[in-house]
Amino acid sequence: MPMFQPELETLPRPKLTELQNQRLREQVAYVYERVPFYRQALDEKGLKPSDIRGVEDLHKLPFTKKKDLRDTYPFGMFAVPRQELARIHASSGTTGKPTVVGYTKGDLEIFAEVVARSLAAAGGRPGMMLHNAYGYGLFTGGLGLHGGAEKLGMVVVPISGGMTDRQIMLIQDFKPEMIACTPSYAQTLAEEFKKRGITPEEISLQYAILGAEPWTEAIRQSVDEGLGVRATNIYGLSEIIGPGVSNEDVNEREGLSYIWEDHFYPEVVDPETGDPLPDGEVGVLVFTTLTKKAMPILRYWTGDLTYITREPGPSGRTHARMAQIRGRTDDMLIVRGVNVYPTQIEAVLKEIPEVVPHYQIVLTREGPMDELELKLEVAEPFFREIGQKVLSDEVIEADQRLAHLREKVARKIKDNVGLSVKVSLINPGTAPRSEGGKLKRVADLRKLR
Ligand code: DLL
Repeated sequence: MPMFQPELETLPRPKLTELQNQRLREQVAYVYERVPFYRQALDEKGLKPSDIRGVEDLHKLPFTKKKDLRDTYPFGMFAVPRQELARIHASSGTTGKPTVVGYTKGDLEIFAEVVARSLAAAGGRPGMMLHNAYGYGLFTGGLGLHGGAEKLGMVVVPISGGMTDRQIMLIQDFKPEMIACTPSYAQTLAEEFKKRGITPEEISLQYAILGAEPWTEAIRQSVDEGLGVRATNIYGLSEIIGPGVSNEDVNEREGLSYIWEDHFYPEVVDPETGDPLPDGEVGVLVFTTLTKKAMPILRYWTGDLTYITREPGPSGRTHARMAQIRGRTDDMLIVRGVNVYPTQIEAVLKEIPEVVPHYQIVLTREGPMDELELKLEVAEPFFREIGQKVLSDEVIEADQRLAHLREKVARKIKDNVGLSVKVSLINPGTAPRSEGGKLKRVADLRKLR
């Protein structure tokens, strides 16, 4: 697959490290001069910018956390006066004020560049049409993919998220080769095509670049089959730049995404102690920007859990690769003392053809006991085989095949995750669907009591 910037994407490791060291020194000196938060953070540790000679000294610096961004809301982390900004984005927090991020013209150039690299890795080519169904607006997804696609020379359809009927119509009429959206929305679109009797072969799409929420091979399979595409993972976060921090190569699709390391330096650290972990070990992903001007950020604690490898990948790129995100530290569910991530449960579903990865996880507490209920849709073909019953617990008890399937799912989860769950099989089309953006698949009702 042609790369967008082959000379940078295949830079030999020693050269890459040299470039990172030089850029890091500049970035640290820059924020020390311009951002009171960082001047204070270094002073408190008795550090001068010159003490950070390269990436091997990074561990001396404190982390930057979401709370620091909230405490300095809205513009306290910015390194340039507001007149020098070109754009603002924000991510909606779970509580109260959003996290605000800013870009200079130069930052937007870099943003477009890393997204163009990502699109090229995902199969995009100049002249191809991109149906961009990420939300436009304060969310970085829509405008982020847009800028990168234009940079690569693609034709962008800036449809944004939602209005599914319209999306289906335009995909049929314009015949784009590529789609960008969340994996859960790709599932929604695949279902809508199916409802209209349009087969994957009849859909023009060949590639899908999916991200902004955790997903697993189970969903990849359903999107690949449902839309007739080869889907790859795009990862990113507003605080670092937006989408395009890393991307999988469409010819690899092993769940490992190339991190554009000449701009974003990755570390993986122990969630409890913050100590750096060796490659291959799962921990919290931490990023340091190396080239940003409006809002550079040192050692940002993403909360996302994964591991990285610096083994060069089959594509010939030399940049480190990160595995699919298992979840965020704050997505972790503790159920009767067992730690589980929704993705662990989702991953099991790939092995069971009678069900589809459309589900909801509901947590309740009866007295001291937590209960995790997995409401899981059965697959259409299986649903027809069992005579299209309205699924309820009574029906399942009465029907051996359903009772057997319920047990099979529960056993696989127990074997893989170590947790006993209550499985409720539900009718096709009845689990929550994405209407355009990120989908929340967990309802934790324990907190209501
Ligand atoms: O979601 C940026 C983005 C837009 C990425 C479009 C990819 C595509 P935020 O709204 O700031 O930015 O949310 C960032 O979303 O810390 C992860 O927890 C999660 N996330 C993003 N991409 C992935 C992914 C955008 N590929 C937060 N897999 C991050 C799993 C992801 N989680």
